[in-house]
Amino acid sequence: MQRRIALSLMLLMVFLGTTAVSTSATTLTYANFPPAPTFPCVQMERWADEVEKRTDGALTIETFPGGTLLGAKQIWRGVQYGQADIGCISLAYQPGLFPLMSVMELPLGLPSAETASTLMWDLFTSYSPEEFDKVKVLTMFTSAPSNIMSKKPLPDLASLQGVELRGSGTASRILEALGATPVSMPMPDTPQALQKGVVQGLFSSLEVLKDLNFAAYCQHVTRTDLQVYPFAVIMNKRVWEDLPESTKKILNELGPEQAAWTGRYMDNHVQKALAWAQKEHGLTTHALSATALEAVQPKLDKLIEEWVQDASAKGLPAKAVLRDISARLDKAEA
Ligand code: 3IO
Repeated sequence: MQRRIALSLMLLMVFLGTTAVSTSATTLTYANFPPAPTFPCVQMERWADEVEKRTDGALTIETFPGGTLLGAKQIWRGVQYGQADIGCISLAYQPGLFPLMSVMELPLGLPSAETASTLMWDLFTSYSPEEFDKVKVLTMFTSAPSNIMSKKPLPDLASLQGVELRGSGTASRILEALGATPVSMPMPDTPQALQKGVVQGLFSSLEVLKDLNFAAYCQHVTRTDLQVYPFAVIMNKRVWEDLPESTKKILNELGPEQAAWTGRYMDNHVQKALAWAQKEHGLTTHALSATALEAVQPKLDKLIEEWVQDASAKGLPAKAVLRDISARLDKAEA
């Protein structure tokens, strides 16, 4: 009897094995956390379209924007457990998990999303940080530089004192350095926090004025352009290993391309969103004075020093990474 069961099980496995090989189309799920009109989801749809085109439909992607499959802080582990095959994460939402790539959150003055995104991808491929060993990284990109969006004008350091502003990760530490009171939360929680008055504004890239309609609440922008938010798109490692070599090749080629595409989209979209917010909501833009920025600089330098200490203590080549970034920025300016 037991042998018969064993035999049928074997036959069933052979049968399942052949069907898996003979059906050429695979569908994978892709979890994303913010609403569909935002840039992480726009890049997701573009990536899904490119994958379907380039694999001639052998691989199709079912996308889940707005946290409909997994929430902002569930995606990192959810993809590893196989609750989603692919997921998009904002590194700032889980401080401490990414000791090397969190360098991208520092106040380095990265000038644009395109420069920052291609830089991030290059750093990732040249250092292959262990923190991503349990997943397959499909692409990386960043937001455009963060600025303060607020209900009231916050044109100088005095006006920023103690104002509750939403940030996340190192961005929250930067808000602290500016004298504000950071309230950390993922982007999808921010609309409600603004509406309820839990925060008086936020610190992120300016396209959300339009994409999340924040211009309806925040008619003031204070430019800082100090830092960006880094993102990673990850795939379950077993799912990756089961893909045919030809598909793997296509996805690998798409990695750096997608980073640059997303950066360019982001930079252009910020300009459109700003023009829209000025026209529709009378957005006013302020800038911190050179004196104010100079006064804050020692605190910003300290954030960078702390990152170096922390990363070095973990055996990571922190100084080399910062040197690579400086070299890239010098080249971008030249
Ligand atoms: C971001 C996150 C979700 C949707 C749009 C966005 N624009 C910039 C970000 C960066 C980020 O992760 C954040 O939380 O500010």
